[in-house]
Amino acid sequence: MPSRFALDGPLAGAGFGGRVTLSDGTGAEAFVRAAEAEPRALPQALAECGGLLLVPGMQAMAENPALLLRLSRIFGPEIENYRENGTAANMVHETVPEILVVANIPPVSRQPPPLPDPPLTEDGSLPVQYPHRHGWHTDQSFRRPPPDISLFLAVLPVPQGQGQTLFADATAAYAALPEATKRRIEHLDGLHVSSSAGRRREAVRAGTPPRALGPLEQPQRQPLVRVHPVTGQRALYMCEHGQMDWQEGPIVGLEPGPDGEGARLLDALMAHATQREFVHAHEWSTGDLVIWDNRCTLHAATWFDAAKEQRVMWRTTVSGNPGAAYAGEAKSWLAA
Ligand SMILES: O=C(O)CCC(=O)C(=O)O
Ligand SMILES: [Fe+2]
Repeated sequence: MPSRFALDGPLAGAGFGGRVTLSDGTGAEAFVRAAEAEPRALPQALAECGGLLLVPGMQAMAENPALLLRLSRIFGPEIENYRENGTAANMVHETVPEILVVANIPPVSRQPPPLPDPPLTEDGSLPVQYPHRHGWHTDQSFRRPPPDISLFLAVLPVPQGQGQTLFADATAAYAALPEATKRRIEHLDGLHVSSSAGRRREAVRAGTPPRALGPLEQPQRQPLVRVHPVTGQRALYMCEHGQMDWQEGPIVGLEPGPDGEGARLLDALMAHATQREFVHAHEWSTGDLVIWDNRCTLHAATWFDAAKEQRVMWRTTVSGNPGAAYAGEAKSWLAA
């Protein structure tokens, strides 16, 4: 049966990602119905495109969040409930606890990251590469098992030219590593922790005494090289300043701390993975839904003028297929 979805790729600037549209309909309701009628089509498109899909024209989801949840369910069996995972209550959608609200207006009031320094690269383009660009991460890597896929809806984006979201192809980045590096990192684990744990790189460097962490917020080991359960491909899996444990990590078994051997390896891998050739910078339009696979992509938020602009984005996260490395594990963030 021919698919009713059309897929174009790659997305601008990078060698991965695809744009999906419905050939015989418009709007979120028609799109979600078609996705439910052909439930393998979109997950397959996501896998084929390296873990990044853009679905434009989904603005009706903002009026009818159930549509976002229905589409999320196509990508996996479990949709995270943000009321049950320790997320600050002001970031959770008032009536739909599966939606995390990323916004600079109350009650969320989350500020964007600072402008990179300098604000543009030498050739006048948007900085994407670490360490010129900071904030690269994969969602909730501080939990085991971590979530598979995130869906991010532009309810109220800021004007183009600011507030982009950057995506890096961690599969292509892994494949481009020298063989000796691949061998060196094959069995290493990163040590991940929530940015609220007080183990950020700057905090540790400043000598701030670490706070005691409760049993449900302990740092979690994650393979530095993840084998994707659907495609079988290897991808780099890591975060930088905010989501690694810079006290005892960032890499298990290597000299710890913000300037140790583990830090040097992570810096080198992060700079490698975020080279411009691996990165797509998404300029948001209202109703864009971007779906990314946290198992094989990295992403970063960028600066926008929060004094002038309001930005409201909704995110859901889907889990249930983290791969063999997590087989049978209980959730690290829930009491047994
Ligand atoms: O605000 C953005 O552009 C990205 C936010 C983000 O990283 C997320 O919601 O997972
Ligand atoms: Fe994120």
